[in-house]
Amino acid sequence: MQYDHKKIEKKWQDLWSQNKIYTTPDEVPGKDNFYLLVEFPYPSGNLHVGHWYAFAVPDILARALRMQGKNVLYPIGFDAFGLPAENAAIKNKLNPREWTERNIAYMTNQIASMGTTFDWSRQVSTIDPEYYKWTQWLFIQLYKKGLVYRKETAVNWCPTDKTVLANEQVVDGKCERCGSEVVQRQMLQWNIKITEYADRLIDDLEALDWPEQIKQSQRNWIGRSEGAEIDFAIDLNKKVKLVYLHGFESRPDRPRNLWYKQNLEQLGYEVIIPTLPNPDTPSEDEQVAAALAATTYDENTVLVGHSLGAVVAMKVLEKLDKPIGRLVTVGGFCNRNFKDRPRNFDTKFSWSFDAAKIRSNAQSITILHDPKDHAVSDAQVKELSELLQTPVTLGVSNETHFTGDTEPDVLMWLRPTVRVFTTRPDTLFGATYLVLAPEHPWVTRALGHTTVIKNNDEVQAYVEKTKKRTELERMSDQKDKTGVRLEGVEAINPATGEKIPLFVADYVLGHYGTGAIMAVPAHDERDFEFAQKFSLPIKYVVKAAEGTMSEGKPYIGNGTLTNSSELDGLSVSEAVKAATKKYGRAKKTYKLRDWIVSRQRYWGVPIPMVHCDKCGVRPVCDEQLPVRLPDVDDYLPEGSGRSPLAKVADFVNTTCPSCSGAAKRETDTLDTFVDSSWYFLRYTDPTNTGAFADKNRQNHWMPVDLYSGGAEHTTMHLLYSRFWHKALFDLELVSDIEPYTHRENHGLVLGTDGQKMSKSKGNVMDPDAIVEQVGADTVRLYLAFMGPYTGGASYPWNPNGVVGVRRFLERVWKLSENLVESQGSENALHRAIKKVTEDIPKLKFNTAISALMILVNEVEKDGMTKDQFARLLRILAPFAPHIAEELWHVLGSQTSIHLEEWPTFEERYLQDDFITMAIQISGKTRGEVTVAAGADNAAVEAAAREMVATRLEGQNIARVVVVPKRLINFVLGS
Ligand code: ANZ
Ligand code: ZN
Repeated sequence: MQYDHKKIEKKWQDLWSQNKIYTTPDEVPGKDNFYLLVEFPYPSGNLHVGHWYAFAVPDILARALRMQGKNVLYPIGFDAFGLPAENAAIKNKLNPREWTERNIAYMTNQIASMGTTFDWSRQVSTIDPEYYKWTQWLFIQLYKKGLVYRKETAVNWCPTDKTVLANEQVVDGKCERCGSEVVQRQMLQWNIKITEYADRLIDDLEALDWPEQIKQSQRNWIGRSEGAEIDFAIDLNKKVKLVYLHGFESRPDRPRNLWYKQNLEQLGYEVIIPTLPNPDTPSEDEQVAAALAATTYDENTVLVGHSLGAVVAMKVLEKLDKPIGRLVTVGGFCNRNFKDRPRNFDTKFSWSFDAAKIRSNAQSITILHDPKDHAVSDAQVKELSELLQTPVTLGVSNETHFTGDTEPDVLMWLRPTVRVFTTRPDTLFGATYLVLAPEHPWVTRALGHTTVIKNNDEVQAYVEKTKKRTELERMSDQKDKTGVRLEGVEAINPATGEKIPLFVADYVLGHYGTGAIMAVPAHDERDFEFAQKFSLPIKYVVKAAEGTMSEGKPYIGNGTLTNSSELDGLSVSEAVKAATKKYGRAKKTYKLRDWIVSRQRYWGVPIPMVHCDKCGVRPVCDEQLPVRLPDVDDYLPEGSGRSPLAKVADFVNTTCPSCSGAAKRETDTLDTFVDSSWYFLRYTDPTNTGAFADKNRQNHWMPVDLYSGGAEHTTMHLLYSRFWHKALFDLELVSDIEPYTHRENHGLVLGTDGQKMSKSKGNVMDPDAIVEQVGADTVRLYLAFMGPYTGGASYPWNPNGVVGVRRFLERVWKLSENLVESQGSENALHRAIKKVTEDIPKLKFNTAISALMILVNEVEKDGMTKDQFARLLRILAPFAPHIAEELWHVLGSQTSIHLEEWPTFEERYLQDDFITMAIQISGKTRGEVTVAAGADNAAVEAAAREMVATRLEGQNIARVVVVPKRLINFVLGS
């Protein structure tokens, strides 16, 4: 009989599936569960070699573990929403659902041809309404937990196609489809607060059994930076009188009040902190009179009231006959419903206010509230906000109610302030200018008041020019730094007290840190270049251990502080601490941004939200889920850049879940990374109609024991799904803080030319054609044999390699036809069993296969007994399941080899074999010696000398020649 893969492969695939041998129950008595996960595919329409690599190779592990007594879940599904279906729909007028479903059906057949052990009864598909119902439900749970919000975000907009483009659709700043210049446009987008989990996403990596390289990529992506925020006062060269009214049980000479005074006087402010009478038993008339008597009030006055002082300040404003510049309330209130306890001034103040008068007597108002305030409640400040018709500004306090010895967030609102983020607070004395990002709110505001910046037009033009540049361009423009000085304003270095210039420059990014930096050209390369170009002072404040400072270039390294007053002599790390404490506040910053999940697209999960004029945004209630994606005729986006769903009146018009009034549905759909953030949970309970997955059923399998996938998902899907899982953990919907215990990235299969396979290069291998030619077993074996599976290395497809592997299987076939009766050596077989057993769990499939090849080589000459061959077939079965099953049945079995137990190896057969070598003396054979096969020349010589000791006695041995495994020759001299 000939090895004919066409005859056997389909036959066995059908039988396995009829007999449901891979249907996986949640529990099997006496067996441990193992969850092996591979990334579910996008149904593009045709399987490529990459799919084979991703699914058929891990299948080796699934099969081996089953034979080794594990209950293995190896599921598959389809990640079926997304752009290609929609683009096909627009181009060829196809219905995306039909297109996708057809592809799924076709690819399901193709996957079946791999001979994998997927449990198809657990298949999930993200476009199934029974699946996306739960995607919507989970999204709503995150929303209810405060993890979802809407925000104006810049998007790529193609003015010709009138559509939002994904980053991948923008090529060299142009629309991929029509070539028009892409512009940035602000749109309201749904965001998920992944940044709230940034620390946990980094810290929890520690305990995971993941390759260090993958962990490091995630850390870098999240980009946690530890540093400090430092506030710089901005001098607008205006005369300001600041009157500060202290609160209940306080005094003008409290340290924080003196700190405010000192900092404000540095700016040239006149600061008045009147003593308010009887601060421990205050009453309205007395205190208001004292405040009024303390000074005169005019349009240059900033009136600040802390706590009860805010009440006094409002009463002062009621009595003035002309307006002041600004009112700032700090921890203020306008009723006596304190959170903690009543105060003795409750009845000494009238709690009614002439709000109109107060408002008209203050040109601007700031209400600063501490969300952690122990006394003033959110309700109290809300009432104040309504009274003054001014939104509340939240501040971070050092002590509750802003009572710390320093309160930078208060100071920030008493004077124009720019806050910078720095990782090098130690270099503060060397900060010789400030740089604001062009999108910094302070710049935007200053440009609005045309009198603040003298060169308004120039700055405005620069800001506009920046809008056309991407962040990447801005970051990578190393050499040619651009920027504009803000004329007429200066910043004050809080350490030196010196006035320093301010610039806007696009090398500072608006979204990172605070969007502003203190520039230290002596110790930062970007600042150095900028300073040289604009002739700004370069002041060295760190000197290297060797003492000399390298003038003419920035010094980035460690060293000792100099030119820095009280920091002089400290090391960099000591100075970082000291400067942070004295001039700023420790702060962590992240590169990670929140996850924008809304897409202005049709083919995705409808975002389950309703907009009601009365109630605002409301989530759809559970009973109305899923919000089904309607069929539409027209897949082109709506003109203003909204999803095609916006054109479907039936879909859009609905009722409000809260008030039942007329309302409109959200028309954006979800990013498909949301769909794939929880699919592995659905596999554990795929048909549940009452929950996304029952927790008990999840617990049989979660966390995933091994997740195998592509390196391109390291910082996208892998990060999103880890975040999603943590959020579900906090909602008590899953039991683990991490979804995947172990992760491995596999590499790519390249074209024969060593390039990434792509249609345009014409180097794509069609797996169907190859399978037709050489069979699935050969393809599986070839892919596993190319090289190490993990670590992300890539391998070119080598047709000769395929032929070699096919020949190996043919030799296995031949072995079955030459079985022998008498048992020969067991050693080779046991060595192979050991190697294959040990290599598979390490995913070292290539070396396991080479052990199988060595075995076949070794036994070919003498043949194997039936029993020995049966064991060879069992260790071959995970790699080449069809041929192994066929030959297993040829041996006479009625049941599947894949339900067999894994063979064992015995230590005693692993000893090396012995070999017998001839002993010659001067070329004449004089005897023989038996030594271990691995014995070295010295051992062979010693053994041989013993055997012919009498003949060698008294002889002069000139040299000894060893021909390994054959003979040893003692050459005698004269
Ligand atoms: C002063 C300083 C002195 C700095 C010095 C560095 C060296 P990472 O590690 O990436 O977090 N920076 C802060 N915000 C920025 C923004 N929005 N755009 C561009 N640059 C920004 O880097 C943090 C450092 O990058 C900060 O520390 C700041 O420059 C700059 F000798 O502040 B440094
Ligand atoms: Zn409503």
